[in-house]
Amino acid sequence: MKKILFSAFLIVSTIGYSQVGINTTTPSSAAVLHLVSLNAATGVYGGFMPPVVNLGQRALIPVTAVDDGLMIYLVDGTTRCVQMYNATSTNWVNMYCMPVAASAMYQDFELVPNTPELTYSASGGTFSTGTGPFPSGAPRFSDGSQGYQVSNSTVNVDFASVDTSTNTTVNLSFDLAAFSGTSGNGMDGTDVMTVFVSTDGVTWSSEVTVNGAGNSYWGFAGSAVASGVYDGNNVPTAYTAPGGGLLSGPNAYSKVTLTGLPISPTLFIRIELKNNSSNEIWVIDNVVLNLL
Ligand SMILES: [Ca+2]
Ligand SMILES: [Ca+2]
Ligand SMILES: [Ca+2]
Ligand SMILES: [Ca+2]
Repeated sequence: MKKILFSAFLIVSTIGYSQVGINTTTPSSAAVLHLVSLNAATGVYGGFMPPVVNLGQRALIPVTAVDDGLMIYLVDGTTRCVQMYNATSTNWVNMYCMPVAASAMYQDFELVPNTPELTYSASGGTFSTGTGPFPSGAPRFSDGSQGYQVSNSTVNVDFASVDTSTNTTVNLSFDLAAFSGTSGNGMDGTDVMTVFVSTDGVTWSSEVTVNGAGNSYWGFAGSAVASGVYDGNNVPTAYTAPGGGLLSGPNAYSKVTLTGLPISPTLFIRIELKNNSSNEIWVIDNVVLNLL
């Protein structure tokens, strides 16, 4: 009763022109409905709450051609969207949807993998364990006790397709190291790690590359990040390790990231590891696909 009286008190009418002000007795002359956040009587601030409906309730709104622009807030399952009615196409369109709860998929190459697992198949390569030889003492994994290594060959690590159609943001990250069998070997310009992306498993786009230079080698402790933003144009964001020998700190690309991956029912990711000497050993570990 109090609210009804209060609202009625604040309806301001002039001849031939009627406006409604909430928490104001002087609504803008440009507004037919003017909401002010602060209730001066209580000192409490408030917001504007659009009508909240689920899908079933939305279907019961008797929209017609004159309701173009009608607004609701749809809450159904994990969907939370401000929507507006489009009378031309006779459907509700999203103005903004809240991100769905973050989730992630993992591939850590452990005997008991972290879950949910981003499963993979590889055309070669093996699990990596232990340390070195070069960098001396450096673990050949970045988490757990195993990574995945490729030496003297070109190997595709192909991850199973992921349905990202309900996500708004999809990002990939993993750890990278380049081991050497001798102090004088390591990755050269033709030894390259490439992240490929596809939405059909047929046409692939090269997105990020890291290659060595002059027999460079490094472990997982480097601080340099080879980062790319997906654009699908098959021209990678390319990183070349500084000149040869042992690399560390900001000279060592021990992390690879690719952000803005496609929203698709079938997202395919491939990490290609290429080198051409038994003393050159690419190692990857801790692959994480973030689904936001
Ligand atoms: Ca691992
Ligand atoms: Ca080499
Ligand atoms: Ca590109
Ligand atoms: Ca080589």
